[in-house]
Amino acid sequence: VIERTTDLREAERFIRLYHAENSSAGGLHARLRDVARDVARYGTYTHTYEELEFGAQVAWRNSNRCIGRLYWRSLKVRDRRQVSTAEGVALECVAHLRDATASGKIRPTVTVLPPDTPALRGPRLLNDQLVRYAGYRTSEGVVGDPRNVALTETARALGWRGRGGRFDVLPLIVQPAIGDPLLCNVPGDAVLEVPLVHPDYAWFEELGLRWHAVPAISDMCLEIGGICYPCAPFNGWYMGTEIGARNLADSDRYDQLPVVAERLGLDTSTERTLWRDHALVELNVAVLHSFERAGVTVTDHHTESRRFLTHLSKEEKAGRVCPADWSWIVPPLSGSATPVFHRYYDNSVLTPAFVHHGR
Ligand code: HEM
Ligand code: NRG
Repeated sequence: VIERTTDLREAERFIRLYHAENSSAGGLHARLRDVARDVARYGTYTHTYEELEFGAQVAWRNSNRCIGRLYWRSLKVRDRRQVSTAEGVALECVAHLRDATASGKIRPTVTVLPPDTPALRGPRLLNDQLVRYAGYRTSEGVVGDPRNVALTETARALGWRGRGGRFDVLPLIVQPAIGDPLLCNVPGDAVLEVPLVHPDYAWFEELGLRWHAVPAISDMCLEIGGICYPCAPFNGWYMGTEIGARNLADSDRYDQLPVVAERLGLDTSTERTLWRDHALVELNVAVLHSFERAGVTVTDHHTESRRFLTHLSKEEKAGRVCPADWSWIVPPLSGSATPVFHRYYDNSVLTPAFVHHGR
């Protein structure tokens, strides 16, 4: 593959943004001159740590689909651009999980691994999150998370042996710039999980449901000033609905609504009893209650919706537009009971950004 060189205009736009928002950053013109020289000489340039930190924070601020952006300034940036091996990448992902989990007091964190350069592509992760549960195809349907069947089969083809359970954590699969993919098991003590119980129904525990504490997306490129970091796993904490209204509820995921409705003794003979809606609420009550009981940071969709509107007005006061995608911002449960439902948003695309690049 012939790699492209860094777009100097993108680089200049970012350097100007960085200096515009950081008055103490020093000489803009000297920096612009150095960046232009490096791009002419080497086809790319290197961000200072301060530029990288700011760029990653603004990429979060620019995430149209994210309701959790109020705290964008607090994103912790782990600069691991010097890591040169696939083993090193895997170890840093495990270290990221330990650091970000912080025994349940979750810290929003991004780990930045080497960028694509004209000479060499950066490493990539085949996993779409650092923690994913295996999905095994069997004659009775999928055991585990149906979403991860392909990833599970890739891991197996590379020699991984799963235990065939419903919540088996998949290994990390690192695709280095050159050479074969590397498999790395994530040590159990690096993956905090929450067993799900319900505050009122003792039987709920018998469903054997659980979820991992940290959502850490690992298949989006971090783009800053014309430079693409293809491996930059990031995490915040969960909003309960992501687990209770999607991962465990969707019929092409864990499909638990019929099971929960049955244990609640609901009449499922007709849609008009709203048994699905009732089961959804109880499942979501269980998720929030269980995370709280386990001392793991989690947010509910009502609180997070209000915070998001606070964020919008803060951004407006700072003289910026806050881009947002209604179809992702509105929670998948009780949408119209949250304030984010009752308005529209500017859905423009800004950079720096986290972007999905096809593989
Ligand atoms: C998407 C909440 C932190 C970047 C989302 C979604 C939610 C959410 C609910 C929609 C997910 C879905 O429907 O599948 C939160 C909360 C956070 C947080 C509660 C707590 C701090 C972060 C951080 C970053 C980030 C730290 C990046 C540094 C994104 C991006 C998406 C997203 C890029 C879109 C993902 C995609 O396209 O699949 N967030 N988020 N979020 N968030 Fe956040
Ligand atoms: N819905 C996905 C996670 C997507 C991102 N959500 C966050 N991100 N909360 C799931 O695993 O359910 N974050 O960085 O906190």
